[in-house]
Amino acid sequence: MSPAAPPRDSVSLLGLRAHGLHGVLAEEKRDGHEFAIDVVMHLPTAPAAAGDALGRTVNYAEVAHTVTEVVAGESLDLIETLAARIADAVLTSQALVRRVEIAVHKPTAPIGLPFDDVIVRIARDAPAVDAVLALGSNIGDREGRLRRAIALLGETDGVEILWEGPLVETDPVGGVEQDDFCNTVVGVRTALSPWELLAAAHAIEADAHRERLVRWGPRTLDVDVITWGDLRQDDPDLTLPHPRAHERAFVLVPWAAARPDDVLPGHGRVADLAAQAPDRDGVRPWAAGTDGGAS
Ligand code: PH2
Ligand code: MG
Ligand code: MG
Repeated sequence: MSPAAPPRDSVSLLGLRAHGLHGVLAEEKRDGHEFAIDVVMHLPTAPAAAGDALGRTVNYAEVAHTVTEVVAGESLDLIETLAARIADAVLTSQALVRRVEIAVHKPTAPIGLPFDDVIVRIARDAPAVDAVLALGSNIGDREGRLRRAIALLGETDGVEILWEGPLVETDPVGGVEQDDFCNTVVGVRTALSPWELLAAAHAIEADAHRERLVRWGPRTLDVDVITWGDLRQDDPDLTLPHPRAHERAFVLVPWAAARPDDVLPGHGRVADLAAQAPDRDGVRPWAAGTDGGAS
């Protein structure tokens, strides 16, 4: 079963007019009609507002062009089919839109009686997406913290755990003198947008009283979004795939142990990357009970 989606903000484009050859009658396929399309797109808009950043939301001008191309394209008999094609085109081209409502208006439908409008309305959800998150801890009961984090992730609305990598103990990477880490990786199927998944990761870090004191310094818990489907985006707060995952054995080794043939978008097969990662000699199997339950 795919995970349920949370309530969301929306961006609407209403009354977009475009000419198309849709209808059952031969005259309709010859002369066409002007259709009006309403598009309501559901997605979180807080990340875009916080950064005043177009790349974090849907560009409604792009959507208007996508919709117009579908209306002007292949002639269809039914406005039901047209609505479905438009919904599919919007969801396929706009990864951040998680649900779309489409209304197709055909006010010039060949009815031969006075009427205001004919409308078909549909709603479609984007398919759930497979994502990978990496977890790390190097303070206190490291194993307990990772296990609790994975449990909280699995309880998050819109997130279902698909697989878990093994725990590994790893030397700290990045030059800060600190204790060894416990790391692992989990695969999820999610109805959440990448920004919602990041917010869920931050909430789980907050549960572990994570403090951001030193960059790459000691932490009770770090939860990083490594991939979200094959989305590639360059944003200072959420680069996807994670900008350093391809060279970090503390991510790649537990990932490859669970799913060697997964591909890190833009970089290649996870098992191949793990075998070449510069820090691979600092990764060893986790010995259960190492932290003795201390927190
Ligand atoms: N995380 C870092 C920096 N360095 N080293 C190890 N071994 N494991 C980590 O999770 C880790 C790190 C920044 O997130
Ligand atoms: Mg990290
Ligand atoms: Mg992090």
